[in-house]
Amino acid sequence: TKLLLATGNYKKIEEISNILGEKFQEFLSFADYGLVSPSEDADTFAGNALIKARYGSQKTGLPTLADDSGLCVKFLDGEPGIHSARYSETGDDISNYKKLLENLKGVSNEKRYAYFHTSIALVYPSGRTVIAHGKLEGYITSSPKGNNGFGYDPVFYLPEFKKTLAELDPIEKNAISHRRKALENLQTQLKGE
Ligand code: ITT
Repeated sequence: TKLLLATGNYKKIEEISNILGEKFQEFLSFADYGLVSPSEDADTFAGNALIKARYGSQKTGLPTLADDSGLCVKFLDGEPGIHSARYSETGDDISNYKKLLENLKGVSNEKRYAYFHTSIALVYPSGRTVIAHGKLEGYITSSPKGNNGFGYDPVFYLPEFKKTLAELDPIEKNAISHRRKALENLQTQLKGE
């Protein structure tokens, strides 16, 4: 069976095909169909994933998987949340995490709890929909550390590793990531079908 992925991110496609390779054999991207993601204007991660997955499925007649992720910081009432990609004015990774560190200036370590969240939507041409979620908990550091990964990884500290996500190697990160957990949650829901 073919599965359309609502992302152009090569790393994501690789991770997804590794986990869902039993259920689906051929993985296609929006770019393969000349599709551009619609604007994500829902107010939840799952809502945004659904917008993208429904769009792909309607355009191609293929089952379509979309994910939406972000970083939720407790002290900031869950911000940047669904706005993670465009938190700062320019929206580049470094400005985004700098703004976050600025907004947490003077906040003590134990109050810097945060988690990454991913929601995945899988929409079949019939309209059947499966939603899955994953979460990775940690703390926001007071300065960036590490060069791997992307986004907020340099400021996201994992107490059990005593490292930031950007200090983990990509294989280690992918084994514990919010995206991985959401994919496994999806895989569990699809099992036995
Ligand atoms: P696509 O929509 O093309 O898939 P994206 O980068 O916009 O890519 P996400 O929805 O996965 O996709 O992520 C939104 C933002 O959340 C992203 O720009 C990062 O700032 C942050 N983010 C998500 N996952 C992250 C991770 O594993 N590490 C660090 N930051 C992450």
